[in-house]
Amino acid sequence: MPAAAVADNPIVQTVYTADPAPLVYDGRVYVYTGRDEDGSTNFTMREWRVYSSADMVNWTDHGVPMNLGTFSWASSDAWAGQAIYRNGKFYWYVPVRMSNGSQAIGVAVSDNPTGPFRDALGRPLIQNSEIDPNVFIDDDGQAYLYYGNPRLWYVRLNADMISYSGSPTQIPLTTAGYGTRTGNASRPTLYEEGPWVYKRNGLYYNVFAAECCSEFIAYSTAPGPTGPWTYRGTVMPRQGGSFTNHAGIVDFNGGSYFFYHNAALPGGSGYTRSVAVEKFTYNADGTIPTINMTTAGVPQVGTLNPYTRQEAETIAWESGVETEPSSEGTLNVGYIDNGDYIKVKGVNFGPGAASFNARVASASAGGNIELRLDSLTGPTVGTCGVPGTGGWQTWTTVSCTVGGATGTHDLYLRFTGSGGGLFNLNWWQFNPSAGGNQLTNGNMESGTTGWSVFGNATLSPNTSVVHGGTGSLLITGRTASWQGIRQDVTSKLVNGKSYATSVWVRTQSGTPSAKVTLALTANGTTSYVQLAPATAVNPNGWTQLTGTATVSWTGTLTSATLYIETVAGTDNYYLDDATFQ
Ligand code: FUB
Repeated sequence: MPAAAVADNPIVQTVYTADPAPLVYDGRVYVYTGRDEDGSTNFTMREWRVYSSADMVNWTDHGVPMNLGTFSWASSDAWAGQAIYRNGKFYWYVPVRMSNGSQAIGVAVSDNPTGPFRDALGRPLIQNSEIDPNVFIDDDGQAYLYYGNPRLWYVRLNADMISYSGSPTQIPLTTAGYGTRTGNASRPTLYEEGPWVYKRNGLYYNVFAAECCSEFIAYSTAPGPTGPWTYRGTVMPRQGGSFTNHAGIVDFNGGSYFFYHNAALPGGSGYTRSVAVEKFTYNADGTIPTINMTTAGVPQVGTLNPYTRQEAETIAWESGVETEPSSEGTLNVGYIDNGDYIKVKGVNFGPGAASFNARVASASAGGNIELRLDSLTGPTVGTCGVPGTGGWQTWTTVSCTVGGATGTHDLYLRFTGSGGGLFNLNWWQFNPSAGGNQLTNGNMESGTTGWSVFGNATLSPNTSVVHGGTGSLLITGRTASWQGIRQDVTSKLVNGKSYATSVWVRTQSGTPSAKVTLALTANGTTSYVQLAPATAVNPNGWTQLTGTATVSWTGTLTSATLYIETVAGTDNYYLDDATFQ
């Protein structure tokens, strides 16, 4: 598929996925999907899957945290569901078919967004032969479960999210509320299935699959969660070769994103679908613009840091490989044949990479990982040999030197070797060249090592809110805006050299602008160099502060401190993945 190598949609290529339900949690977008089995000629669906991304283009595969076996009372049809976070737990509502042939809605629960999930009730939550549950929590804390095909229902969920009050209520399907369908007396409105209800600026939206078959995506709005609804028109026209479509909408890092499915992968059809995403902007009056399917996908949010460990299953595009559970935890990439590849988009090498490490295993003779920039035939900046290790889960780390990888590029991991079944890849990581990251513990994976506080405040390591890896830093108790997290870089600086800086920050409260500053003291005089200019910090996620500045002084340098401050205020903030190189 040479043309597809420049595409970012569909977002998953290893398997067919359907019915996306996005969830923004802790600086990442999680997408909960169904899975269409290869070669299906019906809705043959046995499991659900989860993918996540911090940048909207490189998606990490979290495998299969839930399948039909999770629900002892289910027999088939792992169809369209949605997961939501409440009070420290994740609840995933899904429709399944019971052994008596009737459809029902179950709810599973987990402590983590990626599972594993367990049946919360041991029985259906709703049993009235309807499908496509969608959950929404209003500002007053009341949760609603919407669902239905052919009818449209809601029920008020209790705060425990696994029981409800009152009876399921039908939403009247009037043509004023849900548009006019012609030629089907039993279904006079456009509403077909797949409701997605949310609230924006006080207005309630229901985005739904309309007028089967084939379906398009339409929407209605209402002044309250239970209506009355007014039909507003088309969101996504009939496109993409699948006779169903299924919408999910979230805001992330200041942008609005529309998830859907189509038949765009090779072998794609109405029963072998794939999840894709488009970015959009609401019209000034709150209406949703018409959104068309693209293969280009969405712009990347920030860049990917190659100097922290990256899971092999973090993929923007791939050809030929699959994912599977790894004996070392998470997943690994496997089934690698000669010529297969993985594209990772927008990799920021900064001033340069010196070497590459990869965690590999092979029950055969192994092969090579070619590291190419920008295209499959782009410059090769390194080639890592992979030996046989005696088993597909017998892991070893291989290294190779890298030259010519500077700045930001798409990275292609191209796999070569003799024939098929070459090796498995669990993770990879580049190491910066000597001119690379000058910061100690820049990825915050070693607690507060290398970092301290500028002024009065408390610095603590954190593992629950991270940008990458498993650690970040949190500063609390600041009493002035200039007080922040700092690192001494006196011995690292070269006079007259230009340094590129990148740090990721996230506020714990408030919405300040943050900046990265270098305090330089030479010959008794302190000057301040702005390394990354003031940037408004997204209140709901991570924000990257970047900049390039030339550092120079006269006389003897006695102190150089890099610190992250806010323009005003004393908000607590998190810091992660900092580079100064
Ligand atoms: O994936 C099976 C069914 O197809 C879903 O439940 C519907 O929304 C449609 O996408």
